[in-house]
Amino acid sequence: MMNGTLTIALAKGRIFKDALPLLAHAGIAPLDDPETSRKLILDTNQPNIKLVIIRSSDVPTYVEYGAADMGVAGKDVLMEYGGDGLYEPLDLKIACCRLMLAGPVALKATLKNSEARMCIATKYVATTRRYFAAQGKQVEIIKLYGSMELAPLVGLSDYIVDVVDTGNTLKANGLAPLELIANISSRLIVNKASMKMKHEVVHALIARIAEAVEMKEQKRTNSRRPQAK
Ligand code: PRT
Ligand code: MG
Repeated sequence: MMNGTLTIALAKGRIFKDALPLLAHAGIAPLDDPETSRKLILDTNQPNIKLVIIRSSDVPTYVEYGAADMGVAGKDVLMEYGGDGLYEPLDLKIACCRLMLAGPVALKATLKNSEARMCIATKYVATTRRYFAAQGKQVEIIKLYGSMELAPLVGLSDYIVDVVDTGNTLKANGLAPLELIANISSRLIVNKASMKMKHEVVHALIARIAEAVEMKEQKRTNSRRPQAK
């Protein structure tokens, strides 16, 4: 959090791609493409605004500790990160998906009345434990870092908890979505000290980005409405 500079942390890939037009509406355009550049700090057309490109699960850490003033992170990542060390002023409504319990199609029927302790592979350990604890269920959780869909296929677990978009990855692996845990979208997060110390620039930026989100939503609902004759 260099003084006079505003740093925004985000991951490359779908979040970066979807965040670009929102940043553009706020007058911010990166000077490099993170998909081709090896730079981890990207300059923008605004000399005092920088983007830092990091793993999506590291974004809350950078922002909480003030290494970045702001960031963009999936609600799945924020739920798992936990705590109250961050402000979350805006739902950006990008990179939308669902956090789901999934498993072999054959286990669908037995899910509700099974007495056996469920074994679940996931990278969302805290979120999964919290979700089942709220139902009074103790579950066995196996921590993985990716490719959760493989676990039930090789007998590592019965179920997985993962984010699902089209469901094609589940389907391709003989799995089915079983329970919705949470609807997910990406959020703008802000460091608590930056919110105070850089109040003016941070508030202006939030307002511009909020406007871009609103305009995009309006366009979407208008295009869904049938044409008037
Ligand atoms: O790569 P890294 O381990 O750092 O983290 P990551 O893979 O979570 O990061 P990234 O950049 O891929 O995702 C960032 C955020 O995008 C996530 O935190 C979610 O909030 C959101 N998001 C939206 C998704 C998806 N859609 C999604 N489909 N994240 C992951 N997926 C995966 C899904 O788990 C499946 O394996 O993409 C695969 C394809 O999905 P289907 O259902 O369309 O087949
Ligand atoms: Mg990824």
